[in-house]
Amino acid sequence: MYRLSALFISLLAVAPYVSAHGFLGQVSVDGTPYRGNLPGKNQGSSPIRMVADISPVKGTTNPDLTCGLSAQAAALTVPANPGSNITFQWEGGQDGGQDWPHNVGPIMTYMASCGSTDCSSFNASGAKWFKVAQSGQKPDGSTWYQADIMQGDSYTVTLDQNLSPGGYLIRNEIISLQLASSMGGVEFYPACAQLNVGGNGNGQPNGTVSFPGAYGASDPGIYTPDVYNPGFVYQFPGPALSNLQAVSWSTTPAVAIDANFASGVAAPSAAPSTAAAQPSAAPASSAAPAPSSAAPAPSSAAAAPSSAAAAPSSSAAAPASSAASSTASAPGATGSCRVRSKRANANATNADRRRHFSRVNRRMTH
Ligand SMILES: *[C@@H]1O[C@H](CO)[C@@H](O)[C@H](O)[C@H]1NC(C)=O
Ligand SMILES: *[C@@H]1O[C@H](CO)[C@@H](O)[C@H](O)[C@H]1NC(C)=O
Ligand SMILES: *[C@@H]1O[C@H](CO)[C@@H](O)[C@H](O)[C@H]1NC(C)=O
Ligand SMILES: *[C@@H]1O[C@H](CO)[C@@H](O)[C@H](O)[C@H]1NC(C)=O
Ligand SMILES: [Cu+2]
Repeated sequence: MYRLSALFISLLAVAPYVSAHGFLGQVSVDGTPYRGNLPGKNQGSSPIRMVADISPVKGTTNPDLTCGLSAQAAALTVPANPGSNITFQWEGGQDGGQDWPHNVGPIMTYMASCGSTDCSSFNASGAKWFKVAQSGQKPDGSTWYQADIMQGDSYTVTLDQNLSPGGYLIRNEIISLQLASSMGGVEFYPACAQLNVGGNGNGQPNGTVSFPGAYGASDPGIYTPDVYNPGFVYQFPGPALSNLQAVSWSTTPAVAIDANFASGVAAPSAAPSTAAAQPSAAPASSAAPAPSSAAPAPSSAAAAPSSAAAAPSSSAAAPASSAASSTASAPGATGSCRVRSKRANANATNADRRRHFSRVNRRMTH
């Protein structure tokens, strides 16, 4: 009896975390970490465009497909170079500190030049995106690289060596397909960071697209009724890889979220979670937050063939990730979300980690 109620209480305690989607918690450039703001809580300067909420973007014509839910321009644009390693650390839960909750679907990365505008005031609605990397199913054909992210891993792309110098948005997008067997069920989690690329490259990207516009609701990589069927072969949505595609990509060991925001630029005073413009630090930047009213953009680019596994050694075994492999869901486990604390206690053992009840989750989360 006591045990039962203890279990019940712990279930209650977990419940708020169970309905956890997630967000891009940190981006690192050649090992220098830049943490992001929690969704809707502007606490410091970051190159990551803050989103309003941990929920997914829904719908292929949604203007928030550019950089995430009501994404606001970020105060910082941080240095990078051709050949730089850009590492994305995703988190789960409203306050982060948990692992990314989904394991089925692709991870794709795009870039777009900010042109003559500083990226901190660049309106992403007009961006011309080129695809630099895409990661789908692993060679076993049944698990996805996204499952590594659910284990806590980060994701790294190495920029093309011939990128032209200038400001770029880099858009790392996780698509979660656990509900995509229904039209419109797909969950988009795009996130953008602002980079200033140096060097003296002169490459010009081919095959640029707009968001929204690059995906259609019935594209084979967006509407996936067969995603849990054995032998399913994923077809990436959006354009083919650009000539300026990443040198390589891989899932990489977990990176702890930095305790501090990057210094050097004054933190904007905390803004309420309204979609108010934030960058107080950027002069002349009338900053471009928010839900553009933009009409659905011209639909370019049909679904691309899976030029899939051109990738190098993926999935370097992450220390943090091996621990929980027993809870990694097989592809048949619809929409499981595993939840554990990371930011709070880097030394958490399996036993310390909150257990996740996928059945509860299935009812509550998506
Ligand atoms: C990027 O990462 C690879 C693999 O760890 C490493 O060999 C390379 O030197 C890194 N590049 C830079 C610019 O740090
Ligand atoms: C860009 O050009 C390369 C050949 O250089 C081609 O393989 C690729 O499909 C093109 N990408 C797009 C998006 O058109
Ligand atoms: C960004 O551009 C879109 C489309 O032109 C426009 O609707 C929106 O108002 C712009 N946003 C800002 C903050 O200027
Ligand atoms: C984790 O363990 C290491 C070594 O035992 C210790 O130095 C560190 O302070 C611990 N970190 C936390 C967050 O408990
Ligand atoms: Cu979700």
